[in-house]
Parts: sequence; structure tokens; C-alpha cells
Amino acid sequence: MLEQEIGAWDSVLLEPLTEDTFVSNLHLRFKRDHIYTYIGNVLLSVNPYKKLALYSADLAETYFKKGPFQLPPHIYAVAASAYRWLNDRNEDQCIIITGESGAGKTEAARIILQFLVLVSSLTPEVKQLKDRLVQANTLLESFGNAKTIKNDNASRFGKFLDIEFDYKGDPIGGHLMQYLLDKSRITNLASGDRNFHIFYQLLSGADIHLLKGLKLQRNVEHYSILYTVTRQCTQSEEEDRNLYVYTRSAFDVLGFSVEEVVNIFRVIAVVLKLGNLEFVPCNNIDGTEGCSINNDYELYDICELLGAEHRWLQRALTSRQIDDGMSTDLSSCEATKTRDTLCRTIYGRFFTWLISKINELIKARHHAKRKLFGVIDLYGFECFENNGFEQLMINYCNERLQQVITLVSLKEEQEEIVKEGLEWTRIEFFNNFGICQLLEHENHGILSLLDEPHVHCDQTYLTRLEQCCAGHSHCLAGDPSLPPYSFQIRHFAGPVTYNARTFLEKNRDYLPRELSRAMYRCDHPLMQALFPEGNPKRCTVKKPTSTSTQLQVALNALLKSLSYRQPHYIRCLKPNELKQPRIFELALVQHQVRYLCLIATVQIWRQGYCYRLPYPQFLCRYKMLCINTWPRWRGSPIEGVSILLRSVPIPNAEFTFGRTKLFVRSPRTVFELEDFRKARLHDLALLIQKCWRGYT
Ligand code: AOV
Ligand code: MG
Repeated sequence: MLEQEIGAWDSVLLEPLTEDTFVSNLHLRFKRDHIYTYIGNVLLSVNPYKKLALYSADLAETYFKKGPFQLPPHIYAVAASAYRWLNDRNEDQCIIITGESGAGKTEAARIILQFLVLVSSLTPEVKQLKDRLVQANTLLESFGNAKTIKNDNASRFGKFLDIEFDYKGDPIGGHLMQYLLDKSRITNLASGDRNFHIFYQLLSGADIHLLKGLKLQRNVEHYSILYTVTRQCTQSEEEDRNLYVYTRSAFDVLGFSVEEVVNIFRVIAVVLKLGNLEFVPCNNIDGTEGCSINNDYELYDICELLGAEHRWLQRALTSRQIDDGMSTDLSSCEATKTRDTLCRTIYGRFFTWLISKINELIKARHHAKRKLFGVIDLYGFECFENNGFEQLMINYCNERLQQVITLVSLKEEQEEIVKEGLEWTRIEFFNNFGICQLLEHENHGILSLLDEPHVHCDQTYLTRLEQCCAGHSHCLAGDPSLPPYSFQIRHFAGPVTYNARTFLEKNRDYLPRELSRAMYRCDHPLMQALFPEGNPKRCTVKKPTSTSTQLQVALNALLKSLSYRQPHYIRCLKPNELKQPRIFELALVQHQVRYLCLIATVQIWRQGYCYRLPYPQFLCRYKMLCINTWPRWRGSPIEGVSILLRSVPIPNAEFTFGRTKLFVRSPRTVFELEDFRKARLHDLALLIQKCWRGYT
């Protein structure tokens, strides 16, 4: 097809380059179902919202065999490049997938995993691991994803999957890291949203005997934590039923025992039933207000499922210990809050347990030489009508990820080129460093204020936020235009107004001691594992780290580990808010193009270089390509590199000499060099073999 009909593969080639030509090119390609486009080695992916015949074993093989940029842009090409880097250069890799909610990150991560499965070998051991990795994904989506108004399969946790490869290029193990599950949806569903998929799957798909054993009814409407979505979920009952079958088989493939699976479903049933408990006010003899459980039969069921004693659990839910031995009754309102806290804590801790269990089942059995291939798929930027603590955490993650990407690919890239003495016209871009500071500043950051000792309620938090951040250009606090209890952050991807109610509670994530004790006392192995602090023999109770601090620490560790890896970027774009195929809303795409700094990325690629290496390292890697530098070069490294490059059939314009490093213009050249190197090493090996045979 002519270029006018399919648009440009690589936006770097667009002439003239303007925001309009850039977006029109994406639009033209989208209309022809060409959802992938490059900016140099960054892959853009526009969500087609329909199944496309773009993924198959044959195509994976084709992309695997061909060098990059010889075939149309494709996510397989990115996966293939990373896989080649991993094998040829023995460097750890990382594919960073970004984009807003519903843009296609999780789907992209799935396709990358599928690619790795298709191209690696099929020995029984490798096959078993590959099956487990794929099924781990299935489980994670069932337990960690949910329908929101932005995405029918929205990830409610951040995921970093690391796959370990041996020297042959076969996967030998994997490790999953999860970042902050949005467990608040367990008890607070926004209208139009659903709870985690697993609840609906279990109710629709489990056979009648299992349901009976779990004391559950098939009817979704029976459960108040699923209730707000009654209408929407009937449409997908069939789908939930089918997905239940996949979830069950994922457990089998991963090696969960039948008993473990039943125990897991018991936990799910307990969360559903706990959510149903109703508390009614009652007056104590001494005139104080207390409460009792209206539907005690649900509590009896819970106790049977958990092997718990009714009076223990009932007491834990309706009273609170104040001093040694003294306790006070909770009002119905307080008991309802306690119930919700318990539901969320059980599910949240269970999810963490599930990940560690999966990690055990996918970890490398032996410690062969390791190379790592990581895929980052966090939750995308979110802005709803009501935004709470979870949205702040999610958007903070996105802010940090955007910061790393702009830092590496736009700021440091330009600074290094200038430092190396190369000619360069500075390219401006929006740097969100100020927003990250606003959030993270050690003393006055929006997140740090949550942990201040004298901030003890949402109102004092808001007051402190107003004192410390109101003057910031990216923050609006204490402004009369805002709804009550709100503040606004102007994020890189747009302004979001947050309602600060329950912020402190969610950040502290405190669980009353009697609840952990009651859970630990259950005759259910999983509950004991989930609530170890409930063990009365454990005397030291550490002050728990707050949710936002935990997330910051985990994210810092993740981003630090990225700096030791070769990064590959996939930037997903959302074509419309309606989740519909064939609709490309120009303004929406334009907005994403702007905040992702995509035009600046193209400009840097037009002027710049994809790869650089200090002269001694370059010489060391490619010296076999030239008779004068092989096996040893005795002169200066820069001179050696210059002689070496004269003997390879690549145009001079592809290379620029900096003060200490050689700069290479296009990725194709890097892969050509690698191919030459591989061929030369092969020839040399044959030569040595021949000599050896002649000798013996
Ligand atoms: P996300 O991961 O970026 O959002 P998903 O990967 O879940 O978004 O994509 C949302 C939906 O778009 C999927 O369920 C598919 O129906 C469709 N989709 C995405 N990519 C493709 C593709 N390549 N081909 C066909 N359909 C696709 V979030 O997890 O909400 O941030 O928290
Ligand atoms: Mg996702």
C-alpha cells in the first residue's frame, strides 16, 4: 500500500512535523487498523477496542527472525528487540508500558508475555514454567482487576513481572511485584463500577455443590458489596461463567491443591457474607449505645466457613478494647465501619498472599546465570467524578513514571549530547519534576503531610495542605471554587479534584487488635497466615508503615532497579472514552500526545541518537570486525574505533564522535553491528575448530 494510504511507520519521518500531522498520521493508521507507530524505538499503540488479526505464532516467529525496522511497527518488534538485547548483550531488560486508564497497557503486557512464550524452547520444564506464567496473569486479573467506567478490565493494582532467562534464552523462573491494590472498592463501589471480577465469576460459575459448601447463593443481588452494579453485571453473566472456568484451570496449572483452592474461595465467601452483616442500635443497661447484629445467621455461616467461634467474632465486631481488660460497645455506625475495615483487610492481605504464593510456584528452581526481562504494567492515570485516596496513589505512580521517562529520554539525553560536545539545538518539553516535588517533598509534600504526627483527622490534613501547598502552581487548596473537603492537583495528564474524606484512615490502614486476634484464632490456615499479629504470643507490635510511605518506598525501589536495565517504551493511547472501536476523538488523542511530550520525543529522535558507548567498550565489543583491531588494539581507543568503523559497510553518517563516547544514529545500525559480530564470531569459531582438527 502507498504511504499516503497507511501513513508513516515512524513519526520521525513525518514532513512537516507538527502536532496536526502527527495526530493525523495516527488517525490514518488507526482507520486502517495499523494501531502501532514508532517514534524511533518508542512504540505508540492506539487501542483498537476490537480484536485484530495481528498476533500469531507465525508472526511472532517472523518478528523474532528479522531485525527491527525491517517490518511494520509491532509490539512483537519491541519484545523481540528486548529479547535480543538480553541474549546478545547479556543485559537486563525492562519494557515500560504507560498510558491512561483503558489505553491498553495490560493487553500489551499480555501480548509481550505471549511473544516470549512463542519464541522460547519447548522442553517440558520450560513449557511448564511458561504455562504457569501465563496462568499467573489469568489469576491476577480475576482477583486484581475490576470493571470501572473507564475500563471493563481495569487493573486495580500495579504489576511488575520479572522473568528470569538462562544463557540459552529460555525462561527459568519469574517474580511478581504488586503495588497497592485498590481494596477500598471492596466496600465502596462507585456507581457503574463492579467489584473484583472473582466475586462474579464464583457466583456465576461455581457448581451448586461448591456454592452450597461455601454457603453462597448464585444471585449477585444478594450481596451488598456487589449490589450497586446489579444491572450492569447481568449482561456479562455468561462471560463471568466462562472466566470462572479459566480461573479454575489457572489454579490447576499453577499447582494449587484442591484444598487450597477451596480455602481461597472460603475467603471470598467470607468477604461477601461479612459485607452483608447489618448492625442495629441497642441500649445497654448502663444507658450507653451499643449495637447488635440483625442477620446473625450470616455470622454463623462465616464462623462455620472459618472455623471461628461465634462469640469471639461477634465481640470483635461490636466492641472495642480500650484499656487492659476494659472494653466499650460500638455504635451501629462504628460497627459498620469496623466490618468494612475487616472486609477490606482480609481481601487486601489475601491478595498479597496470593502473589507470594504464585511467586513460590514460578520461581527459578536452580540458579543458572540469570538475566532479567521485566514488564511494568501499572494502573493508568485516572480522573473520575469522585476521586479519593486510591486515585491520588494511582496518579502519583503515573507522575513518577512519567518523570523517569522524561528524565531519561528527554532531559539527560540532551544534556549528555551537549556535554559530549556535539552540536545540538535545545528542545523544550514539560518537566513534571515540580509536581513530583509537590507530592513527595520531605516536609511539605501532599503525601508527607499525611504522615505528620499532629495531623489526626481529614480536616487538619486539609488545613496543613492549604498552609503548605496552596501557593504551588500545580495545587489548588482552600479555594472557594472547590467542593467541600477538596483540593486539586494539576497533574501532568490534567487536573484532578480529590475529596480528602477518609484519606487519613486509608493511609493509616489501622486494624483494631481484636479483629486480628479473632482472625488468628480461626481454624483456617490461610487466616492465621494473613493475621500473624493476632498471635497472642507475638509481643512486639511494630508501628505499621503508612500506605503512602509503603508505596513510595516500593516505587523508589522499582524505579532504581530500572536504571540498571535497558529500557524499552510502549506508550498506549486511548482513542475514545466510549470504549468503542473505530472512534478516534481527535481532541482526546491530541491531549495525550501533549502531556506525554510525544512531539518533543520525535524532535529529539530527528536530531539525535539511539545509542552511545564509551570508546574502550565499543572497541572491546566490536574489535573482531576489523583485522587491525583484532585481537588487540594498542593505540588510543578513539583511533581504534575510527579504524574499525572504516571496515564495516555502514555509512559514516550513522556515527558521531563525542568527547568520550561514540554515538549511533539509528537502532537498525546497532542491530547490524550485532549481526556482523555474531557472523564474525561464528567464522572465528569454525576457524579455530579447523585449526584444532589439523593439529590433532
Ligand atoms: P489498561 O491496562 O491500559 O487500563 P487494558 O489493557 O485493560 O487497559 O485495555 C482495555 C481494553 O481495551 C481491553 O480489555 C481490550 O478490550 C481493549 N484492548 C486494549 N488493547 C487492545 C489490543 N491491542 N487489541 C484489542 N483490544 C485491545 V487500567 O488497567 O484501567 O490503567 O487501571
Ligand atoms: Mg491495566
